[in-house]
Amino acid sequence: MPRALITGITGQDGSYLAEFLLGKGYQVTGLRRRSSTRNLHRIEHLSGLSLVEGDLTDLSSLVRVLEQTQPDEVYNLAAQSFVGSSWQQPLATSDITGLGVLRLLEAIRTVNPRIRFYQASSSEMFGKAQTVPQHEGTPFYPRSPYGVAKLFGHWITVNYRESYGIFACSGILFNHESPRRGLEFVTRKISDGVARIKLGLARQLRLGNLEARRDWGFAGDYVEAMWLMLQQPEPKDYVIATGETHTVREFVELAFAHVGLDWRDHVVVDPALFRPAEVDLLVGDASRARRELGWRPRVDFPTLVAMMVDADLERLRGGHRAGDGPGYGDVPTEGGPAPGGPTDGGPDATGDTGDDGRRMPHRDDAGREGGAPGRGPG
Ligand code: NAP
Ligand code: F7E
Repeated sequence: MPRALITGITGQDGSYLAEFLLGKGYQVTGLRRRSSTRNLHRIEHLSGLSLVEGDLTDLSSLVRVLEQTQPDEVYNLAAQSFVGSSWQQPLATSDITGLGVLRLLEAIRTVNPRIRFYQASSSEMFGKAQTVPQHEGTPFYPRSPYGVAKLFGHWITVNYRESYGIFACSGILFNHESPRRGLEFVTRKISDGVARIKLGLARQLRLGNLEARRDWGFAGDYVEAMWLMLQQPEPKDYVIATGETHTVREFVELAFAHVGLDWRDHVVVDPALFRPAEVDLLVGDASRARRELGWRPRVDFPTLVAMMVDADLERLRGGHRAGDGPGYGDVPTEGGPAPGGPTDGGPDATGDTGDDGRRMPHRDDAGREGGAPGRGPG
């Protein structure tokens, strides 16, 4: 039975990848960092998943976990992944999202250099994109501390492949979303906001730059590409994208229309939510992945929007689907089975700024904004 270690197991992609690998018969271990509150709602429906404690900022924990679990494949999905917060916490972002990759590679080199390694790189590395569409050969021009940190992670992955012969792949993934997306990211903020407005729980949705363009796919499709990269005869880097780009405005229009509402009656553009430096246009060319991995996305843009809005409507009405909310069985942990459902109040109740990280509104239990907004830096 092949063994896989996934860092970032409590995140969106960690949950879909764990599901995928368990379905392929892998023995899957997830690395999670210590938290004062339970944050297992995305993985509580998975049986057969083991959890170990460790942190990308702590090399000794990574060495210990590799020695204990002896994985054949390591998927490094852990990161401070919210671009907006990377201006608020540039050093922490660089430490986790950038240097964390090096720590994990050093641990692999020390414990077992035959481990196959996947690095979660990002289209944010293209930033102020130098060509349209972006492919593996497009020059990088990151526009945020997050993008810069990911670029370090990307090049150190390439460097360890070339220096030590480690089977290390960097997947340059464009935005991918799902009902399990954190509430601070724009797609989920919109789907949650639309559902609240439809159900009479809110009246307004405050957003930033509606003209930014992204290549949005479905996270469930993208984790398959991660696995495919590690099954190839040679390690390489691959762009994973749909090849379509849409504005935030288009996402908003479709999401409101899906529930029979006109977005212009509810959306307020708030300049405080604009970023200090924006990535205006991303669209990926995934032809290498199509050719060499046989990978292609299955869920199209309108289906993704509808799926997310429907899931939030269902969640807010009180029904939960596996992975999208609390109360889905037990997850075995290092110290034995975990007790019941999470106590942290549902998806992303913790750490949700509800916006771009530049304003910190207080939310009541229904997620309505309360406190006075204050401007962030820039
Ligand atoms: P996510 O939902 O934000 O999950 C991030 C995960 O990293 C969480 O499990 C988090 O744990 C964990 N983590 C953070 N700091 C850590 C640390 N110091 N040590 C150990 N674990 C830590 O992100 P995602 O959307 O699943 O994305 C997965 C990866 O792909 C990330 O590296 C992201 O940067 C990258 N990526 C994402 C996209 C996208 O569109 N989703 C596109 C390109 C690349 P807690 O739960 O404890 O916070
Ligand atoms: O922003 C605009 C915002 O935060 C998308 C991460 O997974 O994908 C993600 O990064 C766009 C930006 O994602 C709001 O200015 C407008 O142009 O959903 P986002 P992101 O920054 O693209 C990449 C590939 C990653 O690697 C990252 O880890 O939407 N926007 N109004 C807004 N964004 C937010 N968050 N909130 C707003 O109110």
